[in-house]
Amino acid sequence: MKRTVITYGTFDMFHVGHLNLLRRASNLGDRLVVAVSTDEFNAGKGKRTLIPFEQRAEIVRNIRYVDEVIPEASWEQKLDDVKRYGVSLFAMGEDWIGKFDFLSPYCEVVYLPRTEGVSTTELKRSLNQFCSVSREDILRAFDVIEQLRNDFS
Ligand code: C2G
Repeated sequence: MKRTVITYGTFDMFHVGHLNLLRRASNLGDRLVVAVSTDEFNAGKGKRTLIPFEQRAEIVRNIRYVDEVIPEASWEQKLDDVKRYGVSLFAMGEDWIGKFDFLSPYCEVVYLPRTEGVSTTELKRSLNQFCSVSREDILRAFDVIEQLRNDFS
């Protein structure tokens, strides 16, 4: 019988940490189901994503390690999902360690190592810095304006 693995995530601004997690999870079985959190579910968690659900799901759906993508619409759906998809193993990054042990009577629960040095939060911060105008640029612009004013006065 095919051994089905399931994992859950937001996968906003997909990065190599997500890819490593999906590869590691897929190596634990024959089939990987990934539940991608909906925008509504994230809003309920007070979490805003940059990339809307449909696009996040489409990217995850096209990762070679992924066999099926389902929506994650609530915290409570995990046990139903385990039963509905005949899951043998539930895998999550170790930042969730212990949080899903309640599933262990129904399937194996494994917490996988995270990829250090990359996170969606960090990517957003870097993007913000990249796009923001530096103080030096603003001062330089004022100098140019002042110079132009002098030239044309
Ligand atoms: N992850 C990782 N390494 C990173 C970043 C994330 O291994 N550098 C893992 C997380 O541990 C998680 C998965 O990638 O298992 C998806 O991460 P997120 O998109 O941040 O998902 P999260 O917000 O943790 O949502 O019901 C559970 C939630 O849906 C989990």
